[in-house]
Amino acid sequence: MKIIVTGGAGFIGGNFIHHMVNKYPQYQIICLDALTYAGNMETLKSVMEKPNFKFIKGDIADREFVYGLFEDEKPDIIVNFAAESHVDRSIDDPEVFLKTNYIGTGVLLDACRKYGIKRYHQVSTDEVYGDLPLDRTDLFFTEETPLHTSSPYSASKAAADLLVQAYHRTFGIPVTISRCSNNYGPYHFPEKLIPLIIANCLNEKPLPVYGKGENVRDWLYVEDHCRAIDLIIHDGRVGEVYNIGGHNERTNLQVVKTIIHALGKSEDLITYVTDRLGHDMRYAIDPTKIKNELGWEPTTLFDEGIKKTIQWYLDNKSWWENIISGEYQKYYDKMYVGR
Ligand code: NAD
Ligand code: TDX
Repeated sequence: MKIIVTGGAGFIGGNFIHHMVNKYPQYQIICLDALTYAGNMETLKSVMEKPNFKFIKGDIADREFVYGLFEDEKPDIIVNFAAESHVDRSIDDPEVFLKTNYIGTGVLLDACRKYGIKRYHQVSTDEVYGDLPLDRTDLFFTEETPLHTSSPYSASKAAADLLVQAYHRTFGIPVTISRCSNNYGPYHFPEKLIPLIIANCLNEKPLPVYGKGENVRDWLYVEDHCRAIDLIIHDGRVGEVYNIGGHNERTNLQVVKTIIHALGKSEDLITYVTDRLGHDMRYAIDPTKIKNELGWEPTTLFDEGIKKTIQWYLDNKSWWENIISGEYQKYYDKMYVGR
């Protein structure tokens, strides 16, 4: 079995590659990644020498390159993680989100159509469903919830999902889609809430909380997400969407305070800043379908997962210090200074 994992130098794709390379020594795993600001070869260091792994640098939106890759490698499965993934950047400058998330997905699907594929898996997000009100804790996203996006990021992901479904219906491409809630864990890029708060706490810097910090996210430890995708590509039904999440809802303020207390810092570091435009209030997944069909359940609850994650950031300071000391500082200043 030969699997091309796109976006594997990023957070979730990198964790997925570790999972697959170690679990399936008989498979060939190829990482295709453009190494944007979010891609990091350090994330793949421990698998680079493995005989069943290969890294190839390239852009999923580059048609000629992608067709050449399919011709050379003749993959059995594509798992598409490659994306621009940060909501705040999509508000600042949407264009690259359309190019990578929508056009890039279209190019991959065209390559599957031209060269054939056993399975195309699209890694999507719960953000395609929009948000839920804070006062309706009885409501959850199911696979039947209508798409109703809020940000240029989520709109580009929803557009890609629709394209994947269209290529299944029109051209018979064997596709699956997964829509996961917020991930956290090792190798999470420091622009996102949890690693940003850990890094700022350790550096005794202000902890920026958007609005009142009452927005709710349904946090999933990244390894649980990787296991779910592994199950879907092997046993999921073609043409289906699977929601992935595990009833680990927390307000942003709860998350921030948990990290502060775990690191023995002061809540005085919390700084309320101007809210994100169009900020989604609550995400919450109903994972009944994947549980019933594939037997998947999350194994790491938030209280345990956040401890493991904090420990990882303490043990791997050079990984994130290298990131925040470079180009990232300009982004940080633009996004947060005087906000
Ligand atoms: P990330 O930003 O950490 O990594 C994205 C990776 O894609 C990087 O390695 C980057 O170099 C690569 N990439 C970007 N543009 C590319 C292109 N044109 N061609 C090839 N590679 C390119 O993202 P992440 O948080 O790991 O998210 C991975 C996927 O999972 C995304 O599709 C995202 O929408 C989805 N998702 C993320 C979360 C989350 O909580 N992070 C939750 C649900 C779904
Ligand atoms: O500095 C911050 N302060 C803050 O209050 C940052 C970076 C975020 N927030 C808030 C905004 C959100 O309510 O924290 C929450 C989480 O924010 P992000 O980490 O940016 O994640 P989110 O916008 O929820 O999107 C994530 O989950 C779904 C991923 O980045 C997406 O790629 C995924 O699809």
